[in-house]
Amino acid sequence: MSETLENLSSETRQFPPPADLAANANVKADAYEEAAADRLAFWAKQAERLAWAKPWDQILDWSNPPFAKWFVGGELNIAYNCVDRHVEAGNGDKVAIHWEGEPGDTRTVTYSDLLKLVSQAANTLTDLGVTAGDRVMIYMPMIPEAAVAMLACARIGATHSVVFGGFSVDALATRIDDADAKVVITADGGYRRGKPSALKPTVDEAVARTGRIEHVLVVRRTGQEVEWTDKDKWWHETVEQASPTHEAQAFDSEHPLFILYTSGTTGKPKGILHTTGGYLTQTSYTHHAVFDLKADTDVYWCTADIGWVTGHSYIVYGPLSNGATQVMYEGTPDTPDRGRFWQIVDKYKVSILYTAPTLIRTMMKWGDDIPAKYDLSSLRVLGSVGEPINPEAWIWYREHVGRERTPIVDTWWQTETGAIMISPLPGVTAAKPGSAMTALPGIGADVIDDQAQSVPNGGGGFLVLTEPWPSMLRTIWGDDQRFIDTYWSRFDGYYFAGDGAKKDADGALWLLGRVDDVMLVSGHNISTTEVESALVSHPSVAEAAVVGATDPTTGQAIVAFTIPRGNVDTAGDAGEALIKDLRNHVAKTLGPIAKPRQIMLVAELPKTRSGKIMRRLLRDVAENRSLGDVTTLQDSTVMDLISSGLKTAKPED
Ligand code: 6R9
Repeated sequence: MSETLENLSSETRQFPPPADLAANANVKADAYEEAAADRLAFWAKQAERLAWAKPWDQILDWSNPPFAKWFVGGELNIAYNCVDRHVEAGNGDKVAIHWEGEPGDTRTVTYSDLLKLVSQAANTLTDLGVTAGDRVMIYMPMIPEAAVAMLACARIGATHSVVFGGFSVDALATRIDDADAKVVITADGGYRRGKPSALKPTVDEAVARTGRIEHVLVVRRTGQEVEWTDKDKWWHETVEQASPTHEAQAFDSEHPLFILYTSGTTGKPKGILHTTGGYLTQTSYTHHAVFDLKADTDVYWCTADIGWVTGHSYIVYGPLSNGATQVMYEGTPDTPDRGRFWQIVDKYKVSILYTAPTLIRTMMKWGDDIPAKYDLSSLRVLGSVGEPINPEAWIWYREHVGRERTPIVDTWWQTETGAIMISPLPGVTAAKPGSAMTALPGIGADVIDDQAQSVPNGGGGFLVLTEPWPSMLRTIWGDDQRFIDTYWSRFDGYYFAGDGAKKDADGALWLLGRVDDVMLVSGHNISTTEVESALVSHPSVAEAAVVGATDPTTGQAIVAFTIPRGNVDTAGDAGEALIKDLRNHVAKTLGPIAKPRQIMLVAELPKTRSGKIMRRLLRDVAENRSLGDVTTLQDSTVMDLISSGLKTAKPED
């Protein structure tokens, strides 16, 4: 991308917080002033939310950038902060996790139960020879033991690396090797789409391939048959028989907590390293501030998988450090039917829901009548993460899920940032649909041009973080140089996130997608997000992905892949008419420069396993190339469907 990004869309709708929420909010507008006056003192105050075994000597050591140290000299135990201290405060009987299995079986895990399980698992890992600093892989379904395994590692100072339970042998083996792990914690399988889905065979193959693993700890979840090797131990025969008491020892604030691999767009996965004190400070504070969690009354539910950073920061560490009661769900949103999410909200009276745009758009596609069947009146704050949320999807979420009452927090952050960086505060911000609004108190963010100059309001460019933050990644595991090159070399002194963004007329921030995806059409840099949002603002569209395809006259031309809403007729002439209408709709909304050359109506889009659209593959299709690397694709049949459809569709004038 050269120069800056076009700013094509404008949004005038704005939703101030409900009065009672604003009056009782955990964090009010003064937090911005307080943080601006003394950023480090502000973060030191937030660190005091935690129990430290030894106080820190220095808030931030930034003498060797980009290698940060936060709360230098301080010591704490993460598991103690997430579990023991709530039991010690008299909340042992409080529910930590309402677990809902996909087949409908349930478990209730109190903070006392959690303490017992985490202590037992810590004792078992110690018996297996795991000591502080060792790496442990976790490859599990969404069951309480996944959180227990993470907390048990943290408790003994072992560094966990969770690998999403849908990843292949190759992905798991590569990560085991890169992390040099010695133990894997897994399960026989988990339930997905109504049937048991095996995990153990993948682990067996990966373990055989790497030769590094000494022990495999296996939770029995589905009861399906498993092969057994002499490295394997059943969880119920070890952990559940172990002593339920374990003294948590404090670790240095910069002790490695976890490595989480991100595949990125190219090359070998990057092992993003997070450490202890700063990470827990920011996940705990942001969970308190952004979701306005009232630990005594709220029921919180984050629908992410534990294999993603959202599961780490906003299922395990943030909520549990705050003593929250939360729902954890094992399965898919359409099992046994498409109302499953709303049935869970209704059943547990969920008050804070945190989910992803891909799910919201899927729900839009399935139809308004589905959420309408359930009592969703318990909801009071809704959150979104993972991709830009299109303004119409935001409005749909507010109307059909929030029933026009709830604030929506669109939270921008990354595996690398560890915790939320840019988001409205639900009791303060008058949010605009589709905007992540402003950096949180204590966070420095800006949008700059290619000369590293801050763009004025109304301008677009590169999103950067201008100050070190407590939960920042510390390095790429084993590769400091790659850490410097990837994040800190493009703009001197700034962390470059890889995303494009713009500031609107009021200075609010709008995320515009990855800069790698930006389209250059007749000399204009056009973001995929703006064109996609224009398409989704048409009443017949649920979801859209656009890419720039090589074009003889304009350099690149816009090609759009569009999923119609459930009730829309697209057969024959109706489909042709809709395509024409959509092209004109985009031209009218954003200007003629953004009019797609070609629009295809499709049933599905290629997505990563965490639900992000893979535009790279669509670009291959649009340019008639054979497909690049498809290993991170969630459903490989989707690409066949799209490619065969393209052959029959003709480019428009
Ligand atoms: C937490 C998470 C990070 C990338 C990020 C950006 C996109 C995440 C977003 C968003 C627009 C939001 N992203 N949240 N884009 N608005 N609210 O998703 O981490 O999997 O590492 O992805 O996701 O492109 O750079 P991760």
